[in-house]
Amino acid sequence: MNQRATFGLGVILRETGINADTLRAWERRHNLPQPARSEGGQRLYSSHDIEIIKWLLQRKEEGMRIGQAAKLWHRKVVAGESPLARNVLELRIEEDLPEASRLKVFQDNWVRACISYNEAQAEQVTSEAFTRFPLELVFTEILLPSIREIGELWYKGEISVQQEHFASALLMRRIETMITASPAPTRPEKMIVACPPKEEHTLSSLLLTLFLRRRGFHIIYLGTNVPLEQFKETVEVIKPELVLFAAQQLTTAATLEQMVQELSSSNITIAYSGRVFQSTPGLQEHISAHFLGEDFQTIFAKIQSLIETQEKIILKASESPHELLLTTFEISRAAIQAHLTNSLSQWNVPIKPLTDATEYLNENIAASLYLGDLNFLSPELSWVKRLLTYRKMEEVSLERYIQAYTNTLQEVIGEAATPLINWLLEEASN
Ligand code: B12
Repeated sequence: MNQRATFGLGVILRETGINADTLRAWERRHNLPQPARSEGGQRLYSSHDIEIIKWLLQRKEEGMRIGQAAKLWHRKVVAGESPLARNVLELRIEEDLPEASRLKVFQDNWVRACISYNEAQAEQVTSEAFTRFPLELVFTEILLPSIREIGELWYKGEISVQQEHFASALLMRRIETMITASPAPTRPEKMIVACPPKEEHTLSSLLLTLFLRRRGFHIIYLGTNVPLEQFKETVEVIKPELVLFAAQQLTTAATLEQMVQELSSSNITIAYSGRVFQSTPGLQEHISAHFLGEDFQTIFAKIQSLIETQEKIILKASESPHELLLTTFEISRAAIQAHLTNSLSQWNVPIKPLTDATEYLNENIAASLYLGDLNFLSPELSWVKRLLTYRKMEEVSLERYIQAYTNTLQEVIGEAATPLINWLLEEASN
């Protein structure tokens, strides 16, 4: 690329369609491009500068904010990559690096390719990884950490929800293609793999399906958000040796338990796993089914043993101590949402992050009341706190928001909500 700076501003504006104020702002704030100066102090641009501007404009068109695009450019340059080399994979892997560092190179490249919507490059990274590492390791040590990193960037507001959707859709397509290509079952046992009601995170249940198919099992994959209704009949028709559920959130741990209760008279073996059982201590004891373990590499021995023993579920001994409050809370949810939105709208801050927080909190309070322990809400309050921080709501502390929330509970539900109000106030002040 010609790096000689010979073009004046007029040529640049004509070639790229950018306006002069925007270009100056990019130069000032993001150091991109960095034009030379003529003796008289005029800016002078090169063909390379034109390509930089076009590259930045393209990223903007794809949904990136300019700050993110500029950061991406600088990161690539520091890593010794050429940002302008589209679709050409430049993985710098020193073979004598430890395995963890080599895996990280793949992770970084996949994440970068997804953030810039570069499907061809992301697929190249995945294909290259499959030639170097065992198939399951590529998923568990490269692609899952990558999608987690992308989820974290989205949560912090550093990438858009579209970039996150692009990455998870790409990963799902990969897994689905591999499921389709896996050989016919070689074992007689049948298993159902499903997500409980309201669960839309399907990546882990798809992976579970792929890994079990590769071990010769006959898997009937039911996918996302499988409703309670008729599940019992479905199980009676299919007669599986095992039903496997994956729940990622507190809300879906609650619907999972509902599902297990619903299936209790069917005399089948049920097992589960998922992210929330890692993040919420004690939650497993409130689910009346077998916990598989957290690690994809070690669950297969447990699955094998459950198939052999056909050990049935043990139903939870007692009902939730919060049964009554749950009923009142469910009846009052719409009123809580309306009352609180009305109070929060007087705060003179953007309302959307606050209504998102309220919706999230309502769902999770209902789940913890159903599961019988308010302490399960602790990680969820931390989630709300981080949401407020990442959405740049500096003036709204968690404590202030929870104070408003509990005032609403007092107004709408009254005395009956006291245990919940006390718990929320104490937790928020910690
Ligand atoms: C992709 C994604 C989505 C996609 C899902 C697409 C799809 N078809 O799967 C979409 C956009 C639909 C989505 C929606 C939502 N999401 Co989402 N999502 C994610 C993301 C980025 C990846 C999740 C994933 O599948 N990971 C792959 C799994 C396998 O990895 P993992 O979750 O880390 O799990 C590890 C272990 O727990 C274990 N494991 C997990 N499952 C299983 C199963 C088995 C059998 C085994 C053995 C092990 C195991 O293995 C993994 C490796 O160690 C995460 C970010 C993250 N940090 O994970 C957020 C995340 C899970 N989502 C989150 C949220 C809040 C939501 C929404 C509520 C957002 C919204 N406001 O709409 C909705 C909820 C939708 C619903 N009703 O279910 C939060 C959950 C927070 C919480 N406390 O519950 C997360 C953590 C993002 C965040 N940091 O805020 N999401």
